[in-house]
Amino acid sequence: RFYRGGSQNDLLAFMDRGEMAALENRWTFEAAWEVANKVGGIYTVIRSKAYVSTEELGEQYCLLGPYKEHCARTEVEEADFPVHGPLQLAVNKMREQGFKLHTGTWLVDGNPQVILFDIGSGAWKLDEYKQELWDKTNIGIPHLDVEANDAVILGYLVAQFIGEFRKAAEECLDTPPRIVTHFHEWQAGVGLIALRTRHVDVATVFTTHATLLGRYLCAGNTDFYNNMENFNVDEEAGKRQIYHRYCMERAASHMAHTFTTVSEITGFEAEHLLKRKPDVITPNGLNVKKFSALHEFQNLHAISKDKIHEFVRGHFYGHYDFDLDKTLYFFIAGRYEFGNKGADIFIEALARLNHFLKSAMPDVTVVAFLIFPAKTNNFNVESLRGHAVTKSLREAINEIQQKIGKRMYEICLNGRLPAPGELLLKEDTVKIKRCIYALQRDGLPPVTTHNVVDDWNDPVLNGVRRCQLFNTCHDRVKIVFHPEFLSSTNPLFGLDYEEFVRGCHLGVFPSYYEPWGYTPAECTVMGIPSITTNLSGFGCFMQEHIADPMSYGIYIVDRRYISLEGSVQQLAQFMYDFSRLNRRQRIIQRNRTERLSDLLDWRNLGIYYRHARTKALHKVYPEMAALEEERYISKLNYPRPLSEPPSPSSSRPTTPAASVHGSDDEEDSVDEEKELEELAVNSSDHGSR
Ligand code: G6P
Ligand code: 1S3
Repeated sequence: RFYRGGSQNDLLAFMDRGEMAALENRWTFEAAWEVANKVGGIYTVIRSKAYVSTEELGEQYCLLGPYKEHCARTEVEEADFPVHGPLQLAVNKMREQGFKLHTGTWLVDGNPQVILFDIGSGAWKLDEYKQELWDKTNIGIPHLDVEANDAVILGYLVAQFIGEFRKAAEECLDTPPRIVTHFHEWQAGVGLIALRTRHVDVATVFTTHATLLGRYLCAGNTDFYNNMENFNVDEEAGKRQIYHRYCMERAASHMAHTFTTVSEITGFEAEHLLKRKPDVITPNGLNVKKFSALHEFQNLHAISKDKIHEFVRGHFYGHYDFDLDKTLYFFIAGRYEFGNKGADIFIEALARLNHFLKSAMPDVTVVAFLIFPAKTNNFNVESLRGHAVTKSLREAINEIQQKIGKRMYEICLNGRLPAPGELLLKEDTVKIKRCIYALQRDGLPPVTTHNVVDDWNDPVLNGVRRCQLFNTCHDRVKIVFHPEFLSSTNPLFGLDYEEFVRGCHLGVFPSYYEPWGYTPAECTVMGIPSITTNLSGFGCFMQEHIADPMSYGIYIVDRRYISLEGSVQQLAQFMYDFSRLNRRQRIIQRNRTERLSDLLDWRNLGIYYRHARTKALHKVYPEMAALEEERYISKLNYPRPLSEPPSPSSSRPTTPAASVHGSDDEEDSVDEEKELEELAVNSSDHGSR
């Protein structure tokens, strides 16, 4: 179950920066392949959680991971730990044995201590480690699987370090040490296996963020969720040549004192594929930063949207015949797993949305961005040209504007008003005409911004071809496939991912396989509505905590209990309903969405990690205090917003109440009083629920 409760003040009692832990000689280590090593979602988990981890545990907390120079060099400040402390003593012991360890602090909020192990420096022990793994567990690692071999080295280095640390902590402190070591995902899991098979006296926690088999099976053409009980797991893993990895994952999950998954749905998956039900669900949070001005996120939306407008003017030059004031920006982004992330049904549903808009709302345009990193040969000429020609028009106009100002000033100084012909000269109009002619183009605005390698086999491009979403002037849905993650140095957008999200209207993440799903969570804390599914951990979590998620801007597509066609229809309907909101309604909805941030804040969700650790500690050291945080844990609910009319069952949109007197343009007259009233009611509710 998901929990939370008590009052904030009670929870704050845990946040003593490790004072209590230091008194008890209690230490927490967290090991993952993605510590100071940006690969995917686990990096976000560890990094965003660092702040609450250090608030709670201070210097009794340390992260362990591989040394990956490209990331660590910019993210880690190297330094030694206190000379006579157990951390430094254990590091010295490891170094004496010839291993290279980088120590210091990670330059992220919370600034946690970190130890990074140089995998190369442990390579000479690989055969020995593999032999030990085989002798103790009968798991054999093939020579050619470099990733698995690296996982073995990291695992044994971590286990060896923890062993040394235990001895050092015993020697230099009076009370016996209590250590809990938390491992994430199979790649770090070998460390847990080694600690257990070597009988090191520490408590262990294992968290899986996705199961190996789940990811593989979903990516194939399998009715995954309806067959979960029926898979012959060994055979399926063998067929995919991941049997040894699967064994490592399964061994780690079974040997852990506490086993956790990031969501109920992944818990269900683990129960069937790994054959262990999780003891605790540890949902993923974010390090939520609140602005001092309540509506700052709304202002940021407007600023970032202007930058996206600028991109759109350039990209659609020559076909820029739609009104940006009536244009909505939708996007999907993530790891390029076409089916797992739901890009397939997104494209299909966009085709239907195109049809709905053409027939019912031809003045509204939706620009759908698809952001997935794929192999490319750089930006394509058409995209770059569009931005060049719009830029030169803008520069020419700016220059002429300056000149007109000067001329007007001179004439007015003579005591008369200028005639129009005296201001805009022939040479100016010629210049502008030249720029306008340069805006002509032969073809249609491109669907993709880059030259995609092997574009005939690219799944997004094939989906777009099949649905014929070619950006013609008749299309009300335009497509922009950006096959690269965004960064502020990007010559087309000049926006980083966060700014881009803020500028969009709706995130669309109709995933089929999504243990948690950070993308919609990130949208939520920025106050951007999103579409998710009841197969994603995030979607199920929201469904459980919010009475009517849709009115808070969380649209949950059913991908579990209805047919594929049904899901596509529902998704298209959600997007269409969203397109029908007026500006005023969108603003209200964004306010509501942003209000959910507390639900996703590590300051509230960190308690589950604490719970998992305490559970493990209690198993190993039964004399330790009972699981005291359980009493702080109860269910958190977000009721239906007050201004929400009862949702009509026939029409989908449980949208914010429309204004009875307002028009689209009366954005400033948003009924804030009512909204703020709701805010007050909600926040006073939370403490007691
Ligand atoms: C924010 C800004 C408003 C702006 C609005 C546009 O709320 O504070 O000034 O008009 O965004 O909303 P829209 O949904 O049309 O992008
Ligand atoms: C996994 O990363 P992914 O995008 O491959 O872990 C993430 C963090 O727990 C999770 O959000 C995501 O759903 C998983 O799939």
